[in-house]
Order: sequence, then structure tokens, then C-alpha cells
Amino acid sequence: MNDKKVPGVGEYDGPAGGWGALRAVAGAISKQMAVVRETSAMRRMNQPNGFDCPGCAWPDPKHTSSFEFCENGAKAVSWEATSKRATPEFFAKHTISELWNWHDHALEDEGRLTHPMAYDKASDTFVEVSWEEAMQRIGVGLRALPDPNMAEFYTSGRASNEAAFLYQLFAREYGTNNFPDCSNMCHEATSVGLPMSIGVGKGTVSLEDFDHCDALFSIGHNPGTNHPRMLGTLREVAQRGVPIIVFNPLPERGLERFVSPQSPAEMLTGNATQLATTYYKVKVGGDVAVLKGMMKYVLAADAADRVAGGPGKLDDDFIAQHTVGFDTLVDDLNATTWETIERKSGLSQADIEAAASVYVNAKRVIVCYGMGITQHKHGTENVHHIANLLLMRGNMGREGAGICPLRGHSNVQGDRTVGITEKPNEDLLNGIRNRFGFTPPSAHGHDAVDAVKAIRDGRSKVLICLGGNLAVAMSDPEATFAAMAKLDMAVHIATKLNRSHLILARESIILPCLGRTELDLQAGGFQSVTVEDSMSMVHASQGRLKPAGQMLRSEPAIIAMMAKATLPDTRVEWQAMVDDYDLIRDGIEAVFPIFKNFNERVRKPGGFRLYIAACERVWATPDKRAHFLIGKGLDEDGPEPKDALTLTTIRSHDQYNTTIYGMDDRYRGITGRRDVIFIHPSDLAARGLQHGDRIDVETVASQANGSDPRAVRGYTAVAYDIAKGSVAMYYPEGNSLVALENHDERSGTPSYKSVPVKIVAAKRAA
Ligand SMILES: Nc1nc2c(c(=O)[nH]1)N[C@H]1C(S)=C(S)[C@@H](COP(=O)(O)OP(=O)(O)OC[C@H]3O[C@@H](n4cnc5c(=O)[nH]c(N)nc54)[C@H](O)[C@@H]3O)O[C@H]1N2
Ligand SMILES: Nc1nc2c(c(=O)[nH]1)N[C@H]1C(S)=C(S)[C@@H](COP(=O)(O)OP(=O)(O)OC[C@H]3O[C@@H](n4cnc5c(=O)[nH]c(N)nc54)[C@H](O)[C@@H]3O)O[C@H]1N2
Ligand SMILES: [Mo]
Repeated sequence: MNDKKVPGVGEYDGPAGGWGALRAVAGAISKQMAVVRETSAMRRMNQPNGFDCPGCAWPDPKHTSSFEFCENGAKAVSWEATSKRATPEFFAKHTISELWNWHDHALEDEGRLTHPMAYDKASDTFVEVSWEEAMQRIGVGLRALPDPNMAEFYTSGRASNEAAFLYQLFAREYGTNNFPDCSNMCHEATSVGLPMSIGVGKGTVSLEDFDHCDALFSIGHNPGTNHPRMLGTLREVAQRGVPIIVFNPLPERGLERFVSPQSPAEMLTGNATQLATTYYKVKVGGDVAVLKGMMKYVLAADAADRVAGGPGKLDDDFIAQHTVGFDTLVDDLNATTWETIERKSGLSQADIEAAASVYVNAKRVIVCYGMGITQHKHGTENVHHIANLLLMRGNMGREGAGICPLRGHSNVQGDRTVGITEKPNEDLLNGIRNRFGFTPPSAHGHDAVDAVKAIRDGRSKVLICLGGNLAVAMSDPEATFAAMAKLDMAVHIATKLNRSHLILARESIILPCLGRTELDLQAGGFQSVTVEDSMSMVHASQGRLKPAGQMLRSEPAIIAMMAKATLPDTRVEWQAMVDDYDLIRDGIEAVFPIFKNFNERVRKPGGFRLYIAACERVWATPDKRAHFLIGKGLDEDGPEPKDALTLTTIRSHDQYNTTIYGMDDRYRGITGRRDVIFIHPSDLAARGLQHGDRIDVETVASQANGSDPRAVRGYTAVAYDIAKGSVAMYYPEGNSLVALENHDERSGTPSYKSVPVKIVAAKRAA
């Protein structure tokens, strides 16, 4: 596609996986880990008695005896188990003004944090403090607030169930439901949208269902990079001859073809397995249109079949017995024209009908989706339409069929299950009251966007972060950075240094914690924690490596210390629970009955599956029915601004969210840089631009919300086989183009993947 030579921009012809993946693992390990003993830790990943891979939330293999190879899992592990250390000596040498100018990659690449550190204004550095001193300051800072709702308790999804449960218990005993969490930027459209449709905000499929489906749809996720172990499952599905239909604006190699490093035959011959049977390059933000088009076809095919004397293509019994809203959906579909659908999706009627005929002809269908669906202005509506499509043919709550949201962080789903929510229900509040003897607050708290707004407006003054990199992950970094600089106190529980830590509050504290891979020794012996994957499987995780430093504490221990320092009259037996995490799990079981016999069940190899009512066609909605839900009409937002393109922000193959492992994006042919924007050659030509030109990306007025257009400047245009009218750049570089106000109306998920922009030649020379 590109004749012109542009530095760092090429083409990748190979499959996903294969020798390239093995080489990348060897590289990651040699850069980070010094000792062979440590690399052997890798084999304990996702094994009974081993630790849960911090890489993603894809479930463990069914046959847990085999080591499952995963390039990006290996990167995540080696990044945590690195032999590099960010010690007090390191902090003494570098002022914060200096560190601020470092690249995000360089900050984390200093290695593991080793000591509790507090900011010292006189020297403009972080200096070592004792745990006692740090806790005393936190207690004073939190107790000084006139209202507990002036504190925000952020959670990133790597925290274990045990840590998250203690954290919410602490914040609620302190007196607030302010729980901004990374899920608010991720699958919140699922957490809000699916309960409305099917009564539960989680997926309904298990790994076994992939053995029984006879069609699989993949919409808006990139497993080759973000859930690499899923490629093994997709390979099995493809080898059974099951059609895999993809809707994605970019040609993602991990959805096209794969050489499994687990298969000696494939590795030796280089013969890849074709994954997607058909790949449709839908326009960014065009998914509701596609889904409506597919459903229109289902209705048409149903009518035609009945005319021909057949039983029709809808599951009449299911619709009658289990659902409401079908007629409204039919009216909405009839009112939607193919002209609109084609214009909004960028796909032809014929293409959408072809995809829909695969759907209609399959008895058991799974739809998988990721951030390409949720991080939109209409994210919740996207989710509703996936559910609608499945419900039409009863593809919910039976073997081989269902909905499969691919969760992000390895325990983001579990954190929500054990109480990280700004909107607690009565069961949760009663559970806490009955078990722990205090009355938790019931008033709704802040999600991530609300938390940043409250901090910006001076309504919140203390921010505690259980992991993550909130400032960089959030939309609108300018607003978020400025807001966080106004805090009275910022406390970060972290493994590695990142930019959020450098945004200084009046009092800033960094607390170093153990990672997943490390031994966690408490008074009661070595402890294990638990996590819940995308398919609601809960299992234990026990680290095996020597901790990165003697001063590190586990997350549960740190939370308990904070609670004791803040709440002199606490009703909770913090120390006993830290001494023996079984007692934390007993607490979880007492508050959430779905964890019945938690300690016993989690000790079985592979763990157990949490009850999901929708899997049994029990719908936990107010009227006990599944719901067909319609949203706004496709044109109700008004015409698209002239000359605008829709920008989506995506992950490279060499990053974990805001953690940048390296500057390459192998499968997209990018080496050594991230300052690129992928654009269709015809969209370049229409603007008089060429492959390799330096360009500026500016938001169009509607996105700027009345303020000046936002811009990122000096990016390099890469002619790419992306859907026309759509452009893509990397996250977090693109975040400054997303205003805090630009989010899904229902779920608050920032619309990181639908930003109307203009592309113009760069105003400044290189
Ligand atoms: N190695 C690695 N693993 C990870 C992560 C990581 O950063 N690195 N992050 C973790 C986390 S927290 C998460 S949430 C997941 C994220 O996993 P994904 O959901 O795969 O995340 P993205 O890279 O944001 O990719 C979204 C995909 O959607 C496509 N897309 C973009 N816009 C649209 C659209 O409008 N419609 C459709 N149909 N497709 C679209 C993009 O082309 C891309 O292929 O991965 C988790 N696993
Ligand atoms: N433009 C754009 N923005 C996005 C997205 C997008 O697709 N596009 N995706 C969004 C999504 S899906 C998500 S989930 C968020 C991610 O938001 P976050 O979860 O806040 O960010 P991460 O980058 O995953 O956090 C990395 C930091 O976590 C800390 N850490 C790592 N391991 C541990 C641990 O075991 N314990 C503790 N305490 N700390 C640890 C390290 O200090 C590291 O620097 O970003 C969101 N932002
Ligand atoms: Mo995520």
C-alpha cells in the first residue's frame, strides 16, 4: 500500500504468534529479568498453585496441565518481576520537575518501587518515610475532611478480590461510596447495559461454550494483542470449520491468521490457521448500524421462511416466554432505512446481509466484543443491540451460545463483584451491616468522570488510588492533571512509578506493594488471593517470587493499615483478616451469598464459576424478563460535520494500558515510534496529503464542547487499510482529544473511540 519510505513504518506480512512472538518474549525477559530462577516463574502462570497472569481476564485453559504460551502475558510478568528497582537513592537524584519530562516508558522502566515515599517540597523530591509515618499522615488527612464524600477511592482492575473487598469496606466505614474505578473507562457500558437487557452485567458464556458454538462474531476487540490466549480458542473454533465473522475498522492480524507456538507442526512449517472467515471493516462508531442491519435481515429471512411454509427464523417460544419489547424493536428496525445503515456503517447491504445469513443459519452463536463497542458515545446502546440480536434467536442461556464481553484487567470483573461500586444496592448495604456491625452510606458516590469533576471543582480533596494511573488513563489529561494538582492529599498504592504519582497534591504519598508474582507472607503463613475472569470463574492465585524489597507490603495489609490509622473506633477486625486471608473470604461470603463455601470451593484446582442467572434463562430484571431495547435513531445526533473523520484510540502490541513496554507495534508494521495516525489512502488524497506527511489532528467543534478545538500536533500519517472515514491513533496519546464531557450518556464511559476530528497538514515544521 505504501511505496514511500517512512522511518519506522513498514508492513507486517506474517501471522500472529509464531516465532515473532517467541522472539519478543525472549527480548522482554532479557531486558527485565536477570535470574533464571525468576524466568521459571513464568511456567507457574495460570496453573493450579501458581499465580494468575496479570495480563488479561481471558480464562485459564480447560486442561490446566499444559503451560499456555502467551507473548503479552510474558511481557506483563517480566515487567513486574523485573530486577530493576526505583529506590530512595533514585528519587534523591531526580527532582519531580525533572521526572515530569521523562517519557512514561522511562518512568516505569526504573523498576519496582521499594520504599514508602512522601513528597518533600524543599528538595522537590520524594523522600523515604516509614510505614508508620505514612499511615499517620493518611489518617490525619482523611479525618481532616469535613465530609467523607470529599475523598475519592480509585481502584484499578489488577487488585485481587481480597484487596478490593477490604478497600470498599474501609471506604464505606469511613463514610463514602466514591468509587471511581478503571471499569468506568472500560466495560461500564456492559455493566450498565447488560443488566437492563438480561439482568446481569457480565457475560453468559463459559470456555466450554466455544466447543459447541456454530458461528462466532467478533466485534471491536483485538485478541492478538490484548487477549492473546484467546487465539488458541479461536484456532480451535476455526479448525472445527465454524465461521468467525469480524467487524473491526482495522485489519487486526490476530483476527486474521495465527501460528500457535503450542503447535510444533505449525511452528515448523509456518502454516498458519486462518481465523476470520469474513472480515468487515466497519466504520468507527458504525456498530449500531451494522447490528440493526443484521436484525432487519433476520426479520426478512423469518418472513420469507414462513411464506415458504417454514417455522420462521425467530425463536418464537423464547421471545414469547422470556422477553418483552420485541414489537417495539421491530417497529424501530422497520423505521431504519438501509440507506442510513449503509452510510453509518460504511458497509453495503449485501455485506451485512451475508453476515446476517451466517447468523440465521447457525443454531448456536457467540458474540464477543471489547472496547470497540463500549468506549463510545452510544456504548450502552451498542451493548443493547448485541443483546437484541442474540435474543431474537434465543442465543442466550443455552450451550454454545451467548454474549462474551472481553474484560480488560485481570480482576476488573471481580473487583466489581466484591463491592467496588458507587451505587450500592440494598443487599450489599445489608450484608455489610449484618456482618460488620456498622451502617454503610447509601447515597450514591462518584464514578471516574464524576470524581475528576469533583476534584476539579474543589468538591473532593483527597484521592486514594489502589493501583492504576488515573491521570493518564482518563480522558482530558489537561483537565485531569490540573484538577489533581489541587488536591490536599494524593496516596498511590503502586508497584511502579507513573505520571499520576508526579502530579503533586499538598501531601503526596507513594506506597509500594507486592505484585501478583510475589510471595505474600503474613502472620498466618503464605497467603493466596483470588480473582474472577471474564467468564465468572473464580480461582486462587499465589505468587512464588521473593518480594522486590523487604519494605513492600501486600495490598490487603496496606489497606488495613490505612483503615486502622483513619478509623480509631473501627468495628472491623482488620488485623485478623490480614493475618489470614481466609477470613477476608469468609467476609466476602457473608456479604455476597453467591460466594457460598468460598474457601472450600476456591481450593479446588481451577476454582469455581459464580452463578449467573441469565445462563439458566432466569432474568434478574424488575419484571423477570429479558428486554429488547432500542435507542436513539441513527441520524438523531444530526449530520456529521463536513470533512470530519472519526478517530478511535487503540492499544499497540507493546503496551499495557498506560504502561508502555516499548515503541513497537509489530502486527501493524510500526517500529520505534508511536506518533502515527492510521488513515485510509483515499482520505489522505481527499485532503491533498500523502503517506508520511506530518499532520495535526484537531477536534471539530461539537467535540470541543464550546471550548477551543483540541489538537495533537506533528503526527505522521500512515496510509493504512482502515475503514474509510475512520482514523486511529494510540492511547494514551490521543486522550487529550477527548473532553471530560464526552462520554456515553448512560454509563459515563468516555468516548475514547468516537472522536470527530479534522486532519490538516502540520502547522509547525519538524
Ligand atoms: N497486552 C495488553 N493486553 C491488554 C491490555 C493492554 O493494554 N495490553 N489492556 C487490557 C484492558 S484494561 C482492556 S479493556 C482490554 C482491551 O482490549 P481491546 O478491546 O481489544 O482494546 P483496544 O486496543 O482498545 O482495541 C479495540 C479494538 O476495537 C477496534 N475498534 C475501534 N473502534 C471501533 C469501532 O467503532 N467499532 C468496532 N467494531 N471496532 C472498533 C480496534 O480496531 C481494535 O481492534 O485488553 C486488556 N489486555
Ligand atoms: N484513549 C483511551 N483511553 C483509555 C482507554 C482507551 O482504549 N483509549 N482504555 C481505558 C481502559 S479500558 C482502562 S482499563 C484504563 C486503565 O486505567 P488504569 O487501570 O488506571 O491504568 P493502568 O495503565 O492499567 O495502570 C498502570 C499502573 O498500575 C500500577 N500497578 C501495576 N500492577 C499493580 C499491582 O499489582 N498493584 C498495584 N497497586 N498497582 C499496580 C503500576 O504502578 C502501573 O504504573 O484506561 C482507559 N483509558
Ligand atoms: Mo480496560
